[in-house]
Amino acid sequence: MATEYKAEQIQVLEGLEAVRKRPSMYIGDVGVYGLHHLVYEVVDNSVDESLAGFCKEIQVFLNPDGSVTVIDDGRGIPVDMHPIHNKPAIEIVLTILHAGGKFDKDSYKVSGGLHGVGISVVNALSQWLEVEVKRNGNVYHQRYEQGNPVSELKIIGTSTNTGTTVRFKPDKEIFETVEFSFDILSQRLREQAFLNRGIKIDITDETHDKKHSFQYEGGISSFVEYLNKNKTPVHEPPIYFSGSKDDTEAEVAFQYNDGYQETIFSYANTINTREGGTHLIGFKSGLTKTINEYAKKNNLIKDTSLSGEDVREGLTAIISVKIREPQFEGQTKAKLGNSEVKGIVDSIVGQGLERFMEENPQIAKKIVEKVSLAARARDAAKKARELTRRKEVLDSNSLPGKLADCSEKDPKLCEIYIVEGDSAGGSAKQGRDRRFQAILPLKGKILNVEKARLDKTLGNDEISALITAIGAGVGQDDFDVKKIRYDRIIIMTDADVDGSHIRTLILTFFFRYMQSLIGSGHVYIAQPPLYCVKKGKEEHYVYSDEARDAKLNELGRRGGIHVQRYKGLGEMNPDQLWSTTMNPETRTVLQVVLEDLVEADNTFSMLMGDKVEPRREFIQQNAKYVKNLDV
Ligand code: 0RA
Repeated sequence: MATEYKAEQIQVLEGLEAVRKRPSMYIGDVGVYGLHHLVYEVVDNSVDESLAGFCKEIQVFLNPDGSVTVIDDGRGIPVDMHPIHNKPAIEIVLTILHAGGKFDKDSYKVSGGLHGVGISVVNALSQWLEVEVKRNGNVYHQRYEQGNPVSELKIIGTSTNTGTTVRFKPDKEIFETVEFSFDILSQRLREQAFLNRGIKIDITDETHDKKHSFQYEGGISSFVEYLNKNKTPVHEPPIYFSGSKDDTEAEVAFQYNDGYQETIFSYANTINTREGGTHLIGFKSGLTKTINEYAKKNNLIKDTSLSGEDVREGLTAIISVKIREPQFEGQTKAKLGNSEVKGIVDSIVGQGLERFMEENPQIAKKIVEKVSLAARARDAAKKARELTRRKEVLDSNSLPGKLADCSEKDPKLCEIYIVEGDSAGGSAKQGRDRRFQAILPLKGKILNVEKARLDKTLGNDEISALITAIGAGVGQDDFDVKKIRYDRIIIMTDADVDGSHIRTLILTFFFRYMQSLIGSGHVYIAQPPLYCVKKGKEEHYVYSDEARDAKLNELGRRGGIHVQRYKGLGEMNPDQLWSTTMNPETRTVLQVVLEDLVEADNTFSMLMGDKVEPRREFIQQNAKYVKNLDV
């Protein structure tokens, strides 16, 4: 017996040692993403306790010492001795991979992060972790360091309540950064609160005295309202259906707005399935079929039928399924594969919507009018596209005339500068390394796609030049990032109000019509210098006011120093533009990343949409952070 116990203990140690050796295998990476994942992992356990019906409230604290505390009022992690391991159950939960669920087979984990690895992984990757459990009238406590218990499980008090408190400090030997972001955590916790109706989640930043409290009795309907808050809805409230079959629960909420974008987020067990999957397919097919049937039956459309894209114009939707054994597929494991889910969601939407439209003919009429208008516009867009295609055929070369392409043909080695204005475009064409750098000058402000229908968007010369130059199609379903002609797409605009507006317009277009271009990290912002500080023959380019002042101090503020401010790219000659902004050896470019799709969507519709009030609020709140945001 004694040797057996020993062997088992060794096995346990090996388990967590493996986590410390290859942390990325368990939490994705050891950067910002993985760090925050630790918190999600602990919170997910509390959310599971809540879904099982035992926990009402979860509190998260960012402590001044860099540790995080997660408190719940669930049943408390079991503390009784485990018959085989001869240790308190809680110690097993904290030191054996995937041990958490083994104690209650009846309830199943439905929250659980993408990696769903269990709280022991958090323990393994923490400099220290302390757990406190209120259960059986007692308060229990134990401390761990780098995954190993450094104290026995002890009773430290009494309590009539139940619950679990986990406090941990991420190990800086493991993580590149150990600083938590209140905003990143808030966004995920808000999402959890939307997806688990009624659950209360608070987050407090003890250092900066900030607090958010999330609780939504409306669940995913509240989520849709949140997403549409900067838009004008066509009907109120959002339409909601739910249902279940076998072990699968599905719910959908959606609302049309008077814009043209489609905003659908799908979730499986509260994980954002960015790549979609069977639940999304089921939703789309149920929606298209039912609206077409209703419109035909009521003679609202003639012989044409409404396409999927038509019925999703200006639609904001959340689809959330909770299932026992989710299969995640796709490049980033963010696509739901369970085939049975498609039919379930399809029929929930089909039956629910058919009945809803019969019972709410006014709303049904508004929706059908909206989507028929979309259908007509799409027809016009198709004609516009055919027209451009014919024009392209007439052109011997199908690339836009203004594009100065590079000679290299391997996209991996190529980059394209999208440049504001013809004069800067001219300098860039002269200054570039033509072997691998292409230049596309854009004339003035490109179309605001947030306020335009597809036909108008595609008919816009600047936008169609962008689409053909990039060469990978356009639109949520048709854009294929694998076909892009350049690995790096670099937006180069003036460092002034107009320049930043044009940059936002281009980014809005990419976000709405080529999202994976941003999502897979191909979009960059060029950083032209703001000043040239000259002293005699010396020239120093600086990229901020602070750097200018530092340089002036360094050179001594005596005579002979001249500061030139660059207002526009056109003020630099081709050589200067090359050496300061375009030469890969010396330039700085900022990569555009998509961290949070929900927030990005809200921000773009707020900045570029037609509601003035939210934009004014945003600008007032952010005025101190931005120098040249266009109102
Ligand atoms: C295992 C079994 C039970 C609850 C938990 C784990 C549990 C884990 C965590 C982690 C954070 N908060 C938690 N709350 C509960 C079931 C216990 C029972 O049957 O009483």
